[in-house]
Amino acid sequence: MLDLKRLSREINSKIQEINDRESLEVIKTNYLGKKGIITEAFKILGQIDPEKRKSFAAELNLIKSDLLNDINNFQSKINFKEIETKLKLETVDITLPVNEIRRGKIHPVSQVIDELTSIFSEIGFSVAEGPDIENEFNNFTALNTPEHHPARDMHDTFYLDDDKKFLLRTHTSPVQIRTMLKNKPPIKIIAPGRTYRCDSDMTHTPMFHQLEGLHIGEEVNMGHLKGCLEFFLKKFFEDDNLEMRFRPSHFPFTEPSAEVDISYKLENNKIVVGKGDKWLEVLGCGMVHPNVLRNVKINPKKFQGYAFGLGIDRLAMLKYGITDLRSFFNGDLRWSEHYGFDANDVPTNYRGLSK
Ligand code: 2NM
Repeated sequence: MLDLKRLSREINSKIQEINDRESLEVIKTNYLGKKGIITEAFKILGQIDPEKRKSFAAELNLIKSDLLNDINNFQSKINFKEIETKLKLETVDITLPVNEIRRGKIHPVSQVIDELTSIFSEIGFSVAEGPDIENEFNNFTALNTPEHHPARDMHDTFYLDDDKKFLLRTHTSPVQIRTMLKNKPPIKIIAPGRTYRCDSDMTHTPMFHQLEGLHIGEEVNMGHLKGCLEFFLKKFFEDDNLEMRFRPSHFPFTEPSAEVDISYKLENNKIVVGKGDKWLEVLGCGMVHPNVLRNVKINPKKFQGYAFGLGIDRLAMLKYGITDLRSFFNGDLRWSEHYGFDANDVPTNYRGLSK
């Protein structure tokens, strides 16, 4: 007859040796498999002396359930160990740059906005933003452009209602109006963003990007305006000898007003900015009209300031040699691949804007 005490000891010592899934399977087969020792023992219960059979069976059952219990415990231990090693092996360092990031490109407009923000932040400007949908007060009336003023028609405005109260902003100046209504001077902000005019041909898209600047303080004058724009243009075109000129102009919201040209020449039919015998208009500017200040409850006797506005898309074309404005907004991936910027090349003042 099978010596159950010996069997129990034998199983206990074998169990100590389990260290992986295979050794566990071996024990399972040897004792509980179809021809396993415990399975066979159950088969011969009938041959045992009836007096001894009961206690024998009880003990055999106990050994079997202990073994099953041990097997289960080891099984979960092994499962846990396997998950742990898997986790260690498959660790991903999320602080490393992913290869995928190089597939997407930063649009030249986004790149130029980052460059402009970087440049103007160096001389104390903060970025202000506002909604694309505006009311006629913020977009026109407050800017010294009353009803029936020709500038309203000239802007080819997209109106959103029959009363012409709501519209898509035709410039980012309403952001300046909102800022002046909300904050007291000194104010020194730039407002980059989307603007809209009902105009579409070779050189105009119904949606385009503008950046406007505003600096209001007690002693701000035209000299500050000139210095600010000279600093900006030289930085942006990365040319310390860039030639520029101020030309008298007219805007309803500034007095006096001026337009700024930079010199350029044509080389192989391509525009080269900085020097040359031709002039290229790049922005409009002026001293904020006293009426505008009064409209936003700023006392023009105490505070003055300058403002300027420029087209971001055209600046991007000039700087990066892109000839077709309409290609900016077609969503052609080959265009993005060619003219787009690497996501890791963030423009900074200290490292260089576009190199
Ligand atoms: C330009 C040219 C000149 C301008 C004026 C203002 C405000 F809100 F202060 F009145 N914002 N922007 C301005 C001045 C814009 O764009 C060609």
